[in-house]
Amino acid sequence: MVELSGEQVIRSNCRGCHGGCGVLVHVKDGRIIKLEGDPEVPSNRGTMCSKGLAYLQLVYHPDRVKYPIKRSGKKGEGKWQRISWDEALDTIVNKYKEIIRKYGPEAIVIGQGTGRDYAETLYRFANLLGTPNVITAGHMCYVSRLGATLITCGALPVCDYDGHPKCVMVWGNNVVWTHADEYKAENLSRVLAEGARLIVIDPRLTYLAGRADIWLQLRPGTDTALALGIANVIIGEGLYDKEFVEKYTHGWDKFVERVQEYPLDKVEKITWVPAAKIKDAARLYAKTKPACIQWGVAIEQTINCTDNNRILTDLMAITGNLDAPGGNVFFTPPPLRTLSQFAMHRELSAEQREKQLGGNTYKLAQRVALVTPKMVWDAILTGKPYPVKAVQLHGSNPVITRANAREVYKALKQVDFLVVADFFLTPTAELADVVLPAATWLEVNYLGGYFLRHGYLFPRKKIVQIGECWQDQKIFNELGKRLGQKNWFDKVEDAWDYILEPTGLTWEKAKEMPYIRGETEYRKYEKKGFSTPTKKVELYSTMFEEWGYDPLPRYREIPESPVSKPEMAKEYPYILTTGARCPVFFHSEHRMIPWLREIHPDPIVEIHPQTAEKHGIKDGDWVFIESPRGRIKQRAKLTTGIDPRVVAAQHGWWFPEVKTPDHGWDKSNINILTDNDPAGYDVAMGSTNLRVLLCKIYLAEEEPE
Ligand SMILES: Nc1nc2c(c(=O)[nH]1)N[C@H]1C(S)=C(S)[C@@H](COP(=O)(O)OP(=O)(O)OC[C@H]3O[C@@H](n4cnc5c(=O)[nH]c(N)nc54)[C@H](O)[C@@H]3O)O[C@H]1N2
Ligand SMILES: Nc1nc2c(c(=O)[nH]1)N[C@H]1C(S)=C(S)[C@@H](COP(=O)(O)OP(=O)(O)OC[C@H]3O[C@@H](n4cnc5c(=O)[nH]c(N)nc54)[C@H](O)[C@@H]3O)O[C@H]1N2
Ligand code: SF4
Ligand SMILES: [Mo]
Repeated sequence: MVELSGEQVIRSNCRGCHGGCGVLVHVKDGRIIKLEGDPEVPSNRGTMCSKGLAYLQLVYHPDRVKYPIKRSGKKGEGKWQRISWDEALDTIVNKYKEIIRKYGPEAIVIGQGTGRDYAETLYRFANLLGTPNVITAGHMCYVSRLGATLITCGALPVCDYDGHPKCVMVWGNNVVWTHADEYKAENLSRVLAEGARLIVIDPRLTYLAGRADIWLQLRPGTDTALALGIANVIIGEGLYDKEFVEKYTHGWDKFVERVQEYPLDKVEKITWVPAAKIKDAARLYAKTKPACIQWGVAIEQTINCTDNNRILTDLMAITGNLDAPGGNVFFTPPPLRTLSQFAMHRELSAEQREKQLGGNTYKLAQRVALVTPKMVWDAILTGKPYPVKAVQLHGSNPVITRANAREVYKALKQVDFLVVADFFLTPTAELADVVLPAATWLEVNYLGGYFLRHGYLFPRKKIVQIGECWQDQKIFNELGKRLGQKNWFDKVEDAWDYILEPTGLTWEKAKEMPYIRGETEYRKYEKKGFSTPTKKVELYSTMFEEWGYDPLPRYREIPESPVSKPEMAKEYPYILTTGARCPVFFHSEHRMIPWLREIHPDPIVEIHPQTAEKHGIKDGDWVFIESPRGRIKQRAKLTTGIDPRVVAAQHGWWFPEVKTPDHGWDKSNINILTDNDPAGYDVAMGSTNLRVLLCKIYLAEEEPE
């Protein structure tokens, strides 16, 4: 912990989202009094977003869980008893030992939510425990991008803003609000100010769509068809990089044949985007050099997840923008111990790996050590293919954030033993047997950004201690030791020394640096090819061929759409897309933070004025949104920036101010409406469809009670 005295300004790095903004933390008499952006850190250059700034209110929030607690009434009854860390850890360890003896370690599922910067330690714990069952959000977010690019070109290619792209194609991403993963929007803003051209592919008129040279307002979920149409123009008009294609791609002829199955009249019909606009976008992207694709999560949350990722990678490749300055680049991190070395994936025996729930069905997910969560809920509820007896969740609120929330709720209520580590008593934590108090980024020592692909590390320092909160890595470290696992550390900082060792740095030295960056080197493929089986960009995937999937990208119609379900569409006539982010909340977080809730008090559903009028809905009215799975209430925002056939609802809503233990979890939670039926999954990744469903809307008399 930093030594505090009087007034100080301490350099650290925010992780209010996926992290990365350098922050100057102002401290007075042991208390944080102000946060401001650090101008010397290139990812944010002094800027910060509302969520980061509001951490001041989050860290000292009166409702934080500050001590380990255990359930003292029935599950979900809201009765808790404070216990010591010793009792909490011993309770968990004894339970796990019993489960392992009776059912095997696979009956314990370890989970996290979105990237929280402790994946390396979580996987190490799971691997040493011997369970192949780790759930994250990765099956439908980011890790699916890692998996698809791994088999196509060897790694995730990231926009190289420092290389001054002259054209940016923003695909299913609202980076100015989300700053997701490798990106802070400051960098995109800079290249736009330099005059870069902008193409946006989004069903909604976002800020970026509004200032784009070309905005393609597609039907939700039809991205693969659109991208194949763009490829069709690029190939048909000879706008591709012939030398790159010849030397560095595998399966060109077959790829061309597939692309020819998507002429623009067909693509226009599928996507609703006029053929002339597709042509313009294809020409602008292919002719402007260099150009990069800034891609987001929207394309991953449908049945076309892997193929969307593959076809966008193919576009980067055939235009010669892959690993080229200002294109999409494979950034090199500092020479650290890698995440997969640290996670000790090799410690998990082949026999245990084989037992991964759903593993043989979703082979790409198995390759990146992920389980699609429905397999876990099923195993809890039915005991098949084998029972799951314990779930340990860090930083995840699945009863709000996972599809088919009622099933999630039922499973987590039913599971024998649930451990949740969180800052607050969320609707998920309320179902737990033991809740562990987790530490925020202002309370931890860590190498931020370790799991991302931008080539940076952002040291993050422990500045304050709140109650008995522990950093998640410390929880795994101490549990591991008590379970008799070898390979744990005296203290977590020793783990960072171990990761840093090949760089010659230690945690003590690294923590004083605003950031650490690897060397950027372009066109590495000229020396060593791509890290795929053929050493080329696999337009035709040899891995997919081996696994029995279609080796070429293709468009699959969304299982629940007006095209695939015309009968159902008579009752549920609108396409519902869910989860487009708003700037002040991170998923289900922050509803209890006064500065943020004041900006955005209610859940919002976007509706076109013509559609609203049909149903007598006015701006600001509470409306019911209903799918065959249920109905919830959100507040209407009328906008012409959405197609009249589409409505867009927010995700992540619960009401911390509702003091019953369920905190109104099912009133406005859009995942009551989403479906986790495997028929809607991506065949290789098992990713859940969250972006395209059918719904109806109608006026609600009152707000949620
Ligand atoms: N403020 C804030 N920031 C966040 C988060 C948050 O909850 N709040 N969450 C974080 C996480 S985990 C993630 S994954 C990222 C996600 O960050 P983004 O990738 O930016 O995700 P979204 O805002 O969900 O969606 C981006 C855009 O995709 C559009 N879209 C919806 N359906 C489709 C479609 O079918 N095709 C196309 N092309 N576009 C579509 C939406 O209208 C939206 O404008 O954000 C991270 N950052
Ligand atoms: N319908 C619909 N649902 C979606 C999406 C969508 O677009 N539509 N998007 C999905 C996506 S992309 C994602 S990534 C998931 C996210 O799903 P989750 O990660 O499950 O969602 P969060 O709301 O971020 O839950 C995080 C919880 O972790 C706690 N927390 C935050 N930081 C820490 C920490 O450092 N340690 C610990 N122990 N706890 C912490 C917070 O208080 C919060 O309660 O949601 C998904 N859900
Ligand atoms: S964008 Fe993320 S890292 Fe930056 S200030 Fe906001 S929450 Fe923090
Ligand atoms: Mo995500």
